[in-house]
Amino acid sequence: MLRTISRLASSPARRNFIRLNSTFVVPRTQKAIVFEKNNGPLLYKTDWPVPTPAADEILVNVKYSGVCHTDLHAWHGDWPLPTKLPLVGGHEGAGVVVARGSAVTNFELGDYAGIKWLNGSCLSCEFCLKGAESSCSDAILTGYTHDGTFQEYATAKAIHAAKIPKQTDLAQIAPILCAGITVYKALKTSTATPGQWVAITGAGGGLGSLAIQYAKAMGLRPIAIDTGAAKAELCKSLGAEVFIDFKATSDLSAEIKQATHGGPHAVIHVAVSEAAIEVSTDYVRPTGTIVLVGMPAGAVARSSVFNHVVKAIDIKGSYVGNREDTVEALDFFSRGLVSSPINIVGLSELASVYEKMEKGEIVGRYVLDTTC
Ligand code: 8ID
Ligand code: ZN
Repeated sequence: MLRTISRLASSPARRNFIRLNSTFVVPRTQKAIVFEKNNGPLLYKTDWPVPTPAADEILVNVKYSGVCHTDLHAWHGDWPLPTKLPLVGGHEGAGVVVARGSAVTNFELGDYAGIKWLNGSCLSCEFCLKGAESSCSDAILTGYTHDGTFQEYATAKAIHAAKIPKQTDLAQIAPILCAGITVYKALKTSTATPGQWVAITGAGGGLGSLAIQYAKAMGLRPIAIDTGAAKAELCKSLGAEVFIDFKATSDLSAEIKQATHGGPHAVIHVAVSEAAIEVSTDYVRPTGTIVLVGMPAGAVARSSVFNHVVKAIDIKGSYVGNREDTVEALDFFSRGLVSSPINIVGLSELASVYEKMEKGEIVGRYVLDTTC
């Protein structure tokens, strides 16, 4: 590899590469999907500049990136939080560390690393101190306020980047970096205990398909709610005890109550649906917990105060996970307790992935190969 570098250094092609360290040759430009305005064209660039890591950052050669519904929200700009523009989206990136800033001590070159939604936080505010890093007012968000993983090379704060064991299948682990961590944290937030029922809305999508598996691995009894035969088959194959098609049933609430003998103890909402939230206040078991994860644009969570009080239910939000949740969620993956139901396509296919996502046609998760 060193010989490769010295040959490059004397070749005419040398101005196209930078030698950031003695082991890896990093090009100056790369492939990336960029949009310049919300809902604008998704431009496939082959000459996008490779970012230079700051002192506390690593530069990761992203091999695979999952496509999360949050990336679609970022492109639409439909949340009340502006994105940076132009923007490279993506926040489920798995790859190899090819350079690091001078202050980085926790990653070696050649290590596998994961880039998550929470790219950085101050680590000293009241929220960071209690492990609620995603609530930090200085939080840096990958693929939203910081260029993300729909490119071949991306930067991440080393302290927040995920450690991935060598030999890991990088395409498989990519969705764990957002979807996996998020649903694992949401299940912990629900306080449901082994043997209890947990309903998962949006169970056949990216987050939902992992939520079923984490729930099962945590000793819970998952009931999956989504629509269509393909999603039903996937949910059952991943361990859902019951699947209910919300479009085919005439009384969703009654069906869920019947299947769970009185309602699930917890509900994890990853569906991008306001209506799904309101009906769950009816079917959730008395004293149960509803956890809001999916964020449909402009949605409001409605709950009758009488019902809320008399059933003594709890409605909570859950936002990704902290560094400890990351280590734990990845450990479930490494032990083979969860796997990602993925379809791999090239980076250039992002627009068609968004089209399918918009129509609710994605079964599991799409992962982009950044090389094509
Ligand atoms: O930290 C967080 N809170 C966090 C982290 C990551 C993602 C939140 N999210 C949010 C995303 O921004 C998005 O709003 O979670 C939501 C789901 O993300 P996803 O799993 O990546 O989306 P998907 O793969 O498109 O799956 C959505 C599923 O919901 C189903 C669809 O059929 C699809 O399978 N669904 C819908 I839309 N309406 C439904 C309904 N009423 C429904 N399933 C059941 N009932
Ligand atoms: Zn995400």
